[in-house]
Amino acid sequence: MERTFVMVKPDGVQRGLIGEAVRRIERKGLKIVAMKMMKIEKELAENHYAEHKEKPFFSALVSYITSGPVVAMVVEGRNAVKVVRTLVGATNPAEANPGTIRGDFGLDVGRNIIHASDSIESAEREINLFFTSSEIVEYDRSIDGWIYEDI
Ligand code: D4T
Repeated sequence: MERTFVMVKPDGVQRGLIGEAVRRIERKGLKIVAMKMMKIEKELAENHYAEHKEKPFFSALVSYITSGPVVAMVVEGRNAVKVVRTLVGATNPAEANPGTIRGDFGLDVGRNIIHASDSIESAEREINLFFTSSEIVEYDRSIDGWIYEDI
């Protein structure tokens, strides 16, 4: 099973959208295997967004992501990276399709509510940045045979 990293950003937490994000992930059939609320330190924020270091929006991005608590999660399921990116929608909420989290709740690229890893490699990197292996919980769900044909 594939794993991806998901984070409800400070605006999502302030706007009471933690439950909405979790609800959409759960009802899709995905399994949450780790979850915590935390305040991101500047160093972790810079590390997480290292690929954007040279971009003009980098410092605003770091201030935004460290401005309040976030809820970080590890989400597991078949094709989890792609499936969660689809649930989340395009980076700019103004362009995200209705029915996606960003499409339904956002307007501004600098307040896009939620993060989800964009590849299996970034998922692995981000999960390791935010979680220790002991924080990830392995468990079976008896319902999985009703979600996957071959389980
Ligand atoms: P994150 O990583 O926050 O889930 O967003 P995406 O994976 O969908 O998009 P990204 O890495 O391209 O952008 C990271 C982050 O930067 C903000 N941003 C982006 C911004 O403030 N202005 C911009 O012009 C762009 C492109 C939004 C998301």
